[in-house]
Amino acid sequence: METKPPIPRAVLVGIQLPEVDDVAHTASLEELGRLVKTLGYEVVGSVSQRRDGTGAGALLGSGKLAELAALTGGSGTVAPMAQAPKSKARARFEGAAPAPAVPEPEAGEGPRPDFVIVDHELSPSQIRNLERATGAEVLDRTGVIVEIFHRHANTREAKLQVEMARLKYVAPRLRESSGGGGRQQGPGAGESHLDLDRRKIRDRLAELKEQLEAVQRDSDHRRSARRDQLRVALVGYTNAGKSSLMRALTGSQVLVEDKLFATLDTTVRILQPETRPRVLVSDTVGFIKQLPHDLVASFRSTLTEALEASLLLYVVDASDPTWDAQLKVSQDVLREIGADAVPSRLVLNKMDRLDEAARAALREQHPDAIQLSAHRPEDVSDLRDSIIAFFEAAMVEDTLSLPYSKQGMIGEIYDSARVLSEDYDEHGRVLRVRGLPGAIARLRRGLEG
Ligand SMILES: Nc1nc2c(ncn2[C@@H]2O[C@H](COP(=O)(O)OP(=O)(O)OP(=O)(O)O)[C@@H](O)[C@H]2O)c(=O)[nH]1
Ligand SMILES: [Mg+2]
Repeated sequence: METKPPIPRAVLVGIQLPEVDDVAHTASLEELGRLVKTLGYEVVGSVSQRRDGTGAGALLGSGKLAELAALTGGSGTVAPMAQAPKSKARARFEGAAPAPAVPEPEAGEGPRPDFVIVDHELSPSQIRNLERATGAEVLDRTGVIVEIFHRHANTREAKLQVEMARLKYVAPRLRESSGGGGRQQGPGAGESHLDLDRRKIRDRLAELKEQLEAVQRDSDHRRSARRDQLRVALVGYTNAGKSSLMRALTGSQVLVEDKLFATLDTTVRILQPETRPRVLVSDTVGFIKQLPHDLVASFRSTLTEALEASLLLYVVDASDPTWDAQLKVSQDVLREIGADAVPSRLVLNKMDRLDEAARAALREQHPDAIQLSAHRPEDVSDLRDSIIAFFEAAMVEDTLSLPYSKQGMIGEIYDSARVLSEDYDEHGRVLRVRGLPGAIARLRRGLEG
């Protein structure tokens, strides 16, 4: 028991820009806190500052920096090798003892916080300066997300993708912080990565890229086998309830957890009870505000899944006061890859947490949205009906002639279309089928080729 490493302690830092209102700012800090807890750290305090911008200059004003340093036990000053010219404020600040604006945390109750976690993307030099002033390890939002992905990745594809994103995140910070003093145990600077120089990182990235391509050729192959099938993808913000719906719709035991980024891999299962033709449901990785760009790019399988679906269900946690901002984040990422062309429906989940007045208000504002709770079987069954109705409307009827020489294709026909009737003529079977136009065209090509 006693050998168990202590739980790392973290202080959060929020930067409130002029365009961000108080509700959004608080929600963002709260979300950062949940991300940090997902990493297994304990949040012991937070400091917020209004700023006009977070450009190249100092991230925090001198007062806030002192407040933060008092929490972490740092000097509150940036060490002399920093290139930033001495501002008047800093000169004043350096002269003063770091007056604690906030009582020191749990004096005598445990070690000081090891981490300062900033709810904003920081430049390598901003990280370095903040580390000097606070004496703690500094991570930004991106660093936290990359680390969570690193710890949760399960499949080979996800692992390769995450290692690439992580190297890309770590590499510039390694360069900048070399000589900055021993950061040994931090997640941002992975143990073995510290020793890698730029060249080694480049080589490793090339190697990873190659391995990833091989894995992806495999999954492309599987995906193209699913082409023209009836496919619906559950997409949306992390923790919205996508995997819960996946379970309920398909009876599969995908992981459901009240933590951010529970799902990092795409899962595809058959809608239950099975229909003819079958409907495939995909569960995908969740999005988040300021999702690091490398991670977006690297989660190709999720994005392709969305892009190739015939129907996107945008799942939101309607009980979250910021759900519409969360929806926008998901829509923006998917628009970037062109998935806004895919037909979609809005699914307002977790309605069980809202009272009737709130539900009525949402019905008025979003008359086309599907309101439900993933925990209510009746709701899930209605959602299933809506999915089926969507595909029914897109399907067409046609007649296929199956010559005796092509009898082997009968299984494929039954898999990708609904066979309404079967007759025989002198050439072979004549099938009346109903299916998606793309699927029927593919079958026809197969029969003629
Ligand atoms: N009250 C309530 N809780 C729900 C509902 N749907 C999901 N949850 C809970 O919300 C949490 C997150 O659910 P998940 O299904 O894991 O969410 P997700 O969208 O897959 O999340 P990520 O995989 O992290 O992107 C879990 O604790 C669920 O039990 C719902 O309709 N009502
Ligand atoms: Mg999930």
